[in-house]
Amino acid sequence: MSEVIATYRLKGKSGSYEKKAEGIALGLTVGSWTDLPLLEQEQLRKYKGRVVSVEEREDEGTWAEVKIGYPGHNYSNDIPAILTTVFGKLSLDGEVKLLDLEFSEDLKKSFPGPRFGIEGIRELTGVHGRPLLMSIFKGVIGRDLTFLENQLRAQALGGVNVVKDDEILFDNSLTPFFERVRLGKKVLHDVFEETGKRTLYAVNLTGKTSQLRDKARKARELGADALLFNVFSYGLDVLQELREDPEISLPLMAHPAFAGAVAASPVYGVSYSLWLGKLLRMAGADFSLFPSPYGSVALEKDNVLSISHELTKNDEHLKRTLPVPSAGIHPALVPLLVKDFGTDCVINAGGGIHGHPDGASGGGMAFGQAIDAVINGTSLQEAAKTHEELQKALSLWGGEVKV
Ligand code: 1AE
Repeated sequence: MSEVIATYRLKGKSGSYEKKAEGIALGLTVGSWTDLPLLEQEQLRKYKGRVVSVEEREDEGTWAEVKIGYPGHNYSNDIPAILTTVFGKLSLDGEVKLLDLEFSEDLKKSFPGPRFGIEGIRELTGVHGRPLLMSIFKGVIGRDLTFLENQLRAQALGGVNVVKDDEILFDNSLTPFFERVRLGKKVLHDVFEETGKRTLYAVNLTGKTSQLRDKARKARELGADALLFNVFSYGLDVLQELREDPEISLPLMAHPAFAGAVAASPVYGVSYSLWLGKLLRMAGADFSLFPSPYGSVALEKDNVLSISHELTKNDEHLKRTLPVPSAGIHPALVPLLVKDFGTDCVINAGGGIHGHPDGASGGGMAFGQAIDAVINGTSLQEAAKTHEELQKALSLWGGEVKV
């Protein structure tokens, strides 16, 4: 039977959870039940949610992990309908957190997943067997295209594989969206001619929802490499629309802006693993950015690892999404990041690239040297003896963090 099973964390009094769970299973499906005549109860039975399990826990106060199954014929098979069913009114009703959703195979099959996935992005960038390196434009608000051009060139010359817009750079008269795409194409082509190294540019797709499809299609026509998208300000289904459009067909990079408003509380909202992991992958993100456990905006390590697990675990239908642990990343953290996420991840930095004493190109080189060292099993201290850029980065941001 088609079904989505939702797992919740409920706060309450010991012994109260069975009744609470039954109330949710009814309340989010057929409504009140016991007052109905038997015949009607029989007719509605197949629409009623079912309590799958209730497990009471005693750690951190009394709470219960409750699983409820929702029949597939209650909703259309899209994320808005499913979220409204499993956590619509319930999300407003006291201390309850949605931890996970399990989809029956037939329902899961209708979600597209990433168009490119990890393997596809590796093909596009030519980077195999090691983490990709990404940098972020910084300090670009109020600056013009010449500023952008210089910053992009410096980043690409540092050897980064991908450059992304800052998520707070919207369409604006100084650096209009389509001009950024044109400029990015030209600059990165020039750098490729000069160095033989290819860098992709993820331009921030912004504006009213009704304009996004046309903007994305035109960006592709103009030669855009990838789109950055503030998915949680728009909604997961908007991301899915972009993913499913064959005339867009570009790698999609999901930025986590606004995700904390939904996922940060331990007792309310949705778990990080579901929000930034499972649902993003199902909706079609090729890259998922999230705070690492170490940098300036840090998440708990368990949360971060559960996001990464959802993005990369084997799945018959869905390609894998690249985990991008971010925020406050500098070269000394590379060994730790590779230990946590393996080589199928993206090392991503803004300040850690631009703040290098030799500028963005030196910053990119320092990261590249750190990644080389980790892949070759050399310590950063050892590698820094023969790599000046890495030496400068370690002096500035601190030595290698012990793994
Ligand atoms: C979690 C997202 C990180 C991000 O978008 C960003 O701009 C990071 O910048 P830095 O590396 O902290 O300077």
